[in-house]
Amino acid sequence: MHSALPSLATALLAVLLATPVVVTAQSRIPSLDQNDRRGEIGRAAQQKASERFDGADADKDGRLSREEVAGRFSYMAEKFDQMDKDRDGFLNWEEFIGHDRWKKE
Ligand SMILES: [Ca+2]
Ligand SMILES: [Ca+2]
Repeated sequence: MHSALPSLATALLAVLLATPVVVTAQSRIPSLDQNDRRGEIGRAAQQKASERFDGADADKDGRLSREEVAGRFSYMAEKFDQMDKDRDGFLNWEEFIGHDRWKKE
């Protein structure tokens, strides 16, 4: 019986990873140094986002140009201006994930 239900963490992780990276409710973002399940989920999501960011950063300058975003995340290209908070024409890590609670590794 113990294996009949998927674990809550697995279910939550699936939801988190399926959600676009733009998260508006800051309070729902788990802190990465939490030792509980939320922390685990947060760390997994941070790592996933980090891989996506690095994968899209074709010239490895640590920020995503409009072209880099368009080439990798077409759904994000139309939101580029909204996401580019400081309007410098690039998405840095914080702009990419939509908050500043997770440091880039
Ligand atoms: Ca770049
Ligand atoms: Ca920017």
